[in-house]
Amino acid sequence: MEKVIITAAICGAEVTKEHNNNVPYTVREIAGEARRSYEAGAAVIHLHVRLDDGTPTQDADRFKECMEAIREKCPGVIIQPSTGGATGMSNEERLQPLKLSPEMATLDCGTLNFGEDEIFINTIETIKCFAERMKENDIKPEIEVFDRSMINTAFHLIKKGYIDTPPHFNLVLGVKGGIGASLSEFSFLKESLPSDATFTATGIGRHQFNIAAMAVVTGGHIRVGFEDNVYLSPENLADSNGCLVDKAVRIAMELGREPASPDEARKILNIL
Ligand code: KMH
Ligand code: ZN
Repeated sequence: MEKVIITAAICGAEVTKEHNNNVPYTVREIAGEARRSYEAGAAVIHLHVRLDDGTPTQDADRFKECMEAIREKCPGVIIQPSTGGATGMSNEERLQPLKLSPEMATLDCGTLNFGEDEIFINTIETIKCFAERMKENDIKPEIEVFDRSMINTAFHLIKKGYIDTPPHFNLVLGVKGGIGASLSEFSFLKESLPSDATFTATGIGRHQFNIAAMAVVTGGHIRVGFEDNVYLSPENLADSNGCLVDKAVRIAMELGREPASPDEARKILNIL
């Protein structure tokens, strides 16, 4: 089977040191977590950044500093900034990391309740605007879908030429407000994708490794990391994102798939 691309979502915008003291905030901590994930086999770093006190920010200078530090420690790794940022941020705020011409960036494909009390807003106009910016700057979008309807939106945008083919999706399962993380829900999303699509799958919280296994056996790719889950096993917090990547690699290898290098990932994702 094709090699598996492992993405490490090392930081996120919602998770804090109160959840797990190893969640990185500073540039040094973020670069250190990226390095540990890269050494373990991650080809892609999905990147949010923080101020030193943990406040999420989309500031381009902060992204630049973090991206430079990551590049130094992880030669060749694919850095995929978030354009989702944190709920409540404006579109212009969220778009800032695109100024740095990353190879990839996330393109969130719909609005949903996000946790108990927040709404993650992505109107069709917003998605078109973000997709256009990515297309103009030759940035490969990772289409984030948190529910089935978002795949319909992606089909629409592909048809209208806002998103180039072949598209790459991230199926995110288990967000409170989005689709659940059962096998049937995973299959429903996977079977709904365009036939030429590549996909990564992300399980939130305790679903992280079940979803990883489902992705591995169905030809998909894996995302793990503190953004989505801070536990290595039900009772044990992970010492670093690298431990989560180690576990993802063990699962993939047992199921017959080796982790892709960054260049192999570029080939699979058509970004070479
Ligand atoms: N922080 C969430 C509201 C993305 O990175 O594009 C959105 C998110 C998705 O994390
Ligand atoms: Zn994210």
